[in-house]
Order: sequence, then C-alpha cells, then structure tokens
Amino acid sequence: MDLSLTEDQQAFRALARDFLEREAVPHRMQWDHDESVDLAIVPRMADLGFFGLTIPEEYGGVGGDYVTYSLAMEELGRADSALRGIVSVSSGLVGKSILVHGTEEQKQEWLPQLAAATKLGCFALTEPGHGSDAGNLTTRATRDGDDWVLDGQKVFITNGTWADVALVLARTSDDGSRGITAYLVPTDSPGFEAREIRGKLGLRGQATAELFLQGVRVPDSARLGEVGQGFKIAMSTLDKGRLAVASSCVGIVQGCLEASVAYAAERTQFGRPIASFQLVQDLIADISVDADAARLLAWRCADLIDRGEPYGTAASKAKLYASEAAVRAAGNAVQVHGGAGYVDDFPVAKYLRDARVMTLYEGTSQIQKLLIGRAETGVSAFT
Ligand code: COS
Repeated sequence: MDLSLTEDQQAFRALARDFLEREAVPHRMQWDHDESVDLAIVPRMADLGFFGLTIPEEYGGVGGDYVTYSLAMEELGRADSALRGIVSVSSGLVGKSILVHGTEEQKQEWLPQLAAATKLGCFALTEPGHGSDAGNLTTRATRDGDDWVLDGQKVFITNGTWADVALVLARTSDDGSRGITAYLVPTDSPGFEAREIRGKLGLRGQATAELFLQGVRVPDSARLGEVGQGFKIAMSTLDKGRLAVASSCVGIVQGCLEASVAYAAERTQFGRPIASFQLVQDLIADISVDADAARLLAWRCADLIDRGEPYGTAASKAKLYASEAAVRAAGNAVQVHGGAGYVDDFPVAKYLRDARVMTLYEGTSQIQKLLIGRAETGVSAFT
C-alpha cells in the first residue's frame, strides 16, 4: 500500500491552495455576507482546471484522476465550500452524468462548455415532497410527438439560478424508480423558472434555488440515457458526488485544525497560550484525528474509482464519516476559539454553518447508513 501522492497530484494541490489562498480566502466572508460569491472567479477556476478535472481531454477537460479530484475538492472545502458546490455540481453531477450516459452529440455539445465553465449545470432531483424518497418523485415528462413536455417543481437545487443546463429527473411512467427518465434542459427554455432560496444557514455564497417547470418542451435528443433509466443515472451519479462532498468536508476539518492551532498559539489565558492547556489539546487532537480518518476514507474511495473497482459503499462511508466529522470538528474549533469563534472574525463560525448541510444533502447520514447496512447484510430495508 502506498499512500504517497504523485508529483502531479502534489503540484495540483499546491496550485489549488495557492490560487484559493489569494482569490477566495480573503473574500469568502464578504461573499457569505452578500449571499453570492463573485462569479468572476468561476472562469479563473476553470483556467486552472477545476471544472475539467475528470472530463477527458477529448471533451475539453484535463483528464485527471479521482485522487486529484479529491484533493481539489478538499482545497475548495478548506477555502470555501460554496465554491466547491459550484464546481462539483456543474462538472461533477452534471458533467459526469453526461460523460457516462450521454450520446456523442450530447458530450460534444455540453462537456467542453462545462469543463471551461462557460456554461454551468445544476442537478434537479430533489422535490418538495421527495428528498430521501427520490424514487417516488412526481415531476412529469409527457411524450408529445418528437418532444417531451416537463411539468413539476424541484427544490434545494445548487447553481439553480446560475445554471445554463439543468439535469432534470422526471417521471415517464408510474413504475416507481423504474419510471424515471433524465433530461438535459436548457434553463432558458420557455416555462422554466428558477427562484433563489435566500437566508440559508450556510453555503450562503452559492445559489440554491427552487425550480418551476411548466410545460417545458425539449426534443427527444435532450433525453439522457434510456427511458426509465433516470433513477439509476441519478443514483450512480450521486455515488461519485458523495466523494466530492466527503473530500470537501475533509477540507473543512483541515481548515478547522489550522485555525484552531493558530488561535490556540496566539490566545493567552491565565498567563499562558491556551495551546498549553490539555483540554484545549484534547479538542485539537480530536479535530486532527477526524482530518486523517476522513481523508483516508475519501482517498480510499477515489483510489477505488481510479482502479475501476466498485466504490459505492466506500463513497457512502466516506460521505457519512467526513460530513459528521466536519460538523464535529467545526464545533470543536468554535470551542477552542471561545466567544471569538462565534463571530465572523475567524473562519470557524462559517465552517460550522457550511458543515451543517453536509450531513443532509446528496443523501442524509441516515441514507448512507441504510446503504452501508444494506451492503453489509445484503438485505434491503425496503423489501
Ligand atoms: N447505481 C446504479 N444503480 C443503482 C444504484 C446505484 N448507486 N442504486 C440503486 N440502483 C438501481 C438498483 O439496482 C435498482 O435497479 P432495478 O430496478 O433494475 O432492480 C434500482 O436502481 C432501484 O434501486 P433500489 O431498490 O436500491 O431503490 P430504493 O428505492 O430501495 O432506494 C434509497 C432507496 C433510499 C436508497 C434511494 O432512494 C436513495 O439513495 N435516496 C437518497 C437520494 C438522495 O441522495 N437525495 C439527495 C439528492 S442530491 S441533494
């Protein structure tokens, strides 16, 4: 077993760290306050290869491996999880779905634009009535001649108001999860409306939206994969998405560790730096162990993908552990900072707010446990 990174992987991580330290870290609190990152950073991130990392060179990407992708997501999570969401949803959930399930025409049309971030994508699965129970979603796609007509509502859609294309999961028959089909819907289609959700606890710099589809007409060439294959496309896409969330959480834990160590060295109480107190070291030790454990689970998942081996359960384990660790670590980091951690002078309050959604989206912790338990026992809770 060799856990060392290649020179290319180390170089990309250093490049990403340097860029984000200069271009994101100084602005993240303002973006958080404004409830929007400065979108001018998006093309600059694309120039560095963030959006094209796992898209092959023939489609305008970088053709990198998933360990590098995990490192990139970690650096983005350390700097600002709002940026990570923009990248991993657009090029990850949407781009990789197209790469795996798209026709050659769909790949040629969308992948170069997603890799260059001249177009952004959003992943429209969740509905007001169906979050964990994705297999029973109710947005409808009805065949009309050569077209499909989509009607329904989606919610909590990252990039929703910024996206140029929405990967929409819609019901084409009443056959449960087998009656769902995927479509690539241009967001300027008549009948498509995105409304931003404001006032989120965290991830405030990223656009999260409700989508309304009223008689949205797309040609059959906008269908992604076969009729009825949409649920499997969504689930397999989320497997890789969960690696991105897990890696981003590693970045949060790492950021919490660095911030806590720095603060504990500088802050004095009782005439000594608080870093010298064992109970403060106890908090920092817990954050440090969480960083290592979460990172190893994420890297194991990335390595399985790079080797072409099954990785779904590893992705669920990484996502479960890392997201819970991010919440725990951010809480510990605020504790190290005391009252100073409760305001935005230090990054830990934002880490805590951003971390909280990680145990919810792309499959709650309970869904991850259900999937892990199912893999271990071979028994589905639904049969
Ligand atoms: N990759 C490929 N195919 C998959 C798959 C995956 N990861 N997971 C399931 N499938 C396939 C199954 O093989 C099955 O195929 P058949 O119909 O041919 O047998 C089909 O999809 C249905 O799978 P399953 O029976 O597991 O579906 P369930 O209804 O039992 O799934 C859960 C229930 C809860 C596991 C599922 O709905 C789920 O993961 N929900 C969470 C959704 C989510 O993460 N939402 C967040 C949205 S992004 S913010």
